[in-house]
Amino acid sequence: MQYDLTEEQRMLQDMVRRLAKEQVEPGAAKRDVEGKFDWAMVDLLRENGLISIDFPEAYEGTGAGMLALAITVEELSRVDAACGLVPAVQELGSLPIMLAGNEEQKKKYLPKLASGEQLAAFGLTEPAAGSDVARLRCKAVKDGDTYVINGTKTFISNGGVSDIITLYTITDPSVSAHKGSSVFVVEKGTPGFSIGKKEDKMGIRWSDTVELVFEDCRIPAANLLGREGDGFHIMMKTLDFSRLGIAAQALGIAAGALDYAVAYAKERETFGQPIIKHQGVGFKLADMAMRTEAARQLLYKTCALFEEQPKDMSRISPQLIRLSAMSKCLCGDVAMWVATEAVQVLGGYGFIKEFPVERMMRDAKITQIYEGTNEIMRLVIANTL
Ligand code: COS
Repeated sequence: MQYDLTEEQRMLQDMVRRLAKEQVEPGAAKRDVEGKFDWAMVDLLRENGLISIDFPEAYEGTGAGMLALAITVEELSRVDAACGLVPAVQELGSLPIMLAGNEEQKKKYLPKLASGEQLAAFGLTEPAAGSDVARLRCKAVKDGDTYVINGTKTFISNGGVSDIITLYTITDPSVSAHKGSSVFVVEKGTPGFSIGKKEDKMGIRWSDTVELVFEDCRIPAANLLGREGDGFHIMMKTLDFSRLGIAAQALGIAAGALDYAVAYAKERETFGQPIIKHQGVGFKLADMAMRTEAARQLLYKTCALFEEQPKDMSRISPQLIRLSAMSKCLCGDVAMWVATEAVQVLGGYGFIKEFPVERMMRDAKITQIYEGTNEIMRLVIANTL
């Protein structure tokens, strides 16, 4: 039985770790301060084949799988969580096409997304529908061989920089969203589709987070993914997969904060010895290392199990839904706790911007909130017990 990374996955890990250290870490603090989307980072990921790790080979992806994606996102997030978000969101925005697209749609969109020539975003959350996504209001009304979309989406990662949006809408208001919603591909530049407010965030500051506005936006009926009414199922299954990417981002933040705190504790001396030798600090670091490693094992195992899942509209088992929610929730909580403890280990230096752990602490917070809050994750876990 294989219970470790393969040779290829180890090589990928080494490669991304080196790349992240040499080319991502140096500008991370500046990007955080500026809060401006950095296309140079996207180019770096494109050039190194890191933007679409889990895309099927049949559509010009590398087909390296979920675990390879998690390793990539983890290693990038270790030094810059907003950079790790780029491949995670590319997967998220593209998953509805992989799961529910017909052959023609897959051929049209996936190769360009796989190469990174185009970026994708996922249009689900609305001002009044985040955790309770079935309350959505964005509507698509059929008109001949087109649909007309009206509504607003909010907090959309990469929404302002993406070429396509996979958009969740109501198509039959007479029934609940579980049966009356549908997903469409909306292309940038379609008349009636505009980018609204850009958010100024606490963490992952240079990632693009915007509002999307649809006003009588007319798209071809051929852009419907799956059938009318499949929307809720497509979105839920997308999230079962994509939560692993966010878990990996969280894990990377925890690992990065741990690395920094350990190195600091070996250098910094008080009362005649490095602070790691004082049990008050050593035990803290031991707990940080323990929880980070435990979160990693759960996530890697879950990714390996998801690799065996076909990317189609078939039902996913409650056990896998639970493992995905557990990974996202545990990794997010561990990231927040470890990053906060890392600030404590550095003391006053942890609290100033010259050192990266305060950024890591701010970045960690979102991993307990987006892609399903950790309260919703606990609900999902409880519902499958
Ligand atoms: N994966 C696959 N199917 C799922 C699912 C999941 N994770 N969760 C629910 N479903 C299915 C159910 O099996 C049910 O199917 P049937 O109608 O065939 O029985 C259907 O979806 C409706 O389920 P439920 O009644 O539980 O729906 P609710 O409206 O009560 O939704 C939760 C419950 C909390 C699970 C859902 O609203 C949710 O995941 N919310 C968080 C959304 C989120 O992550 N938002 C942030 C987006 S940021 S990108």
